[in-house]
Amino acid sequence: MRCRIIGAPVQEGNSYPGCDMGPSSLRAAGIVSTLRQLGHDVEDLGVVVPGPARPQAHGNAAVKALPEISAWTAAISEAAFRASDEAMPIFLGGDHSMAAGTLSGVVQRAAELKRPLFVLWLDAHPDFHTLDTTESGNLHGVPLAYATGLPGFEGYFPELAATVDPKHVCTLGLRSVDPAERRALSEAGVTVHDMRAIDEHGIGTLLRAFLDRVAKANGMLHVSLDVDFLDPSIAPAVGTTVPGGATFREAHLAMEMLSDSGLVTSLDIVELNPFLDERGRTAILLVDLAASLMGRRIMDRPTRSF
Ligand code: DIR
Ligand code: MN
Ligand code: MN
Ligand code: MN
Repeated sequence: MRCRIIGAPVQEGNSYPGCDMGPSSLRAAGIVSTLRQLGHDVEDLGVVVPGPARPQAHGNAAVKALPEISAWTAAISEAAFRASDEAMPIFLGGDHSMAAGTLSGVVQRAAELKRPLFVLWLDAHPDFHTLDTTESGNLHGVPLAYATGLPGFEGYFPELAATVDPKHVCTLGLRSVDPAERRALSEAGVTVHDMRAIDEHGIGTLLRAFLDRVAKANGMLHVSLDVDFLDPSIAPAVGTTVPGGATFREAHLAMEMLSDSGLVTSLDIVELNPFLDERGRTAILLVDLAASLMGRRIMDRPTRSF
C-alpha cells in the first residue's frame, strides 16, 4: 500500500505541554521503517506548519487557544485533503484537536470520490463538545463535533467543504463523557460503545458489526486512535489518563481486524506526550499497533472477505 506520513505537532488543544514532540517520538520508535518492512511504499512528508494565528475571542471565556487551533485546522485540513489522493495518510499528533483538520480534509476527499466517510473513534473521550459547551476550554475536546457539523463553529473554525455524517461515526472505548457530550451524542445518532459494552460483548463483536456496515456502504474509513483509548498501565504517555482502558490484546485485535477488513483509508495517532513516557514504551506500543493495522500478523490466516 502507498502511505504518506504527516506530522501535526499541535499542543495548544491540550492543557499539558509536550504533544508537539509526538511526531518525533513516533519516528524515533520506527514508524517509517516498520511500515516499510511490512512492504508498504512510505513517503514521509515531514510536519504541517500552521499559518499565522488571527486573534479572535469567543463568548465562552473558557475556550483556550482558539486562534492557534483554527490556524492549525486550516493547515492540517489542506494537507489531509492533498495527502489522501491515491494514498493512505497516517497523521502523527499532536493533541486530538488536530483531528478537526484531518477529518475535514479526508471528508472533502470522500465527497469528491462520492463515497461515504465512516469514522472509528478509539478514545476514552468522545471529543464531542462545541465551543459553547466545553467547560475545560481545551479544544482537543471538540474535533468530532466540528467535523460532524454541530453548530457554533461558524466564523471561528474554517468552513467545512463537507461534513461527516454522525450516523457514520462509531466511538469505542469511552469512559469519560461530559453531560453536554452525552446529550449531543445521542441526539446526533453516533454509535457509542463505552468500556462497559467492550467488557460485556467483547471488542471483536462490536467492531465486526461496524466494519460490516462500512463494507456494505462501500465506505472509506478514517481511524482516530487517541493514546488514552489504551489502559494507562500500558500507555502512560498521555496527559488525560483514565483508568479502565483497552488492554494490549484488545487494542491489537482491533488493529488486526481493521487490517483484515482492508477498509481503512486514513489514520490518526494522537495525544502521545513523550514528556510523560517511560523509556519510549508508549511510542513503541503505538508503532506496533500501527504495524498490526498495516498487516503485521502473528500467524497467517485466511482473511475474511467482506
Ligand atoms: C473533557 C476531556 N471532556 C474536556 N477531554 C479529553 O476537556 O472536554 N479529550 N481529554 O481527549
Ligand atoms: Mn481524544
Ligand atoms: Mn481522550
Ligand atoms: Mn472530551
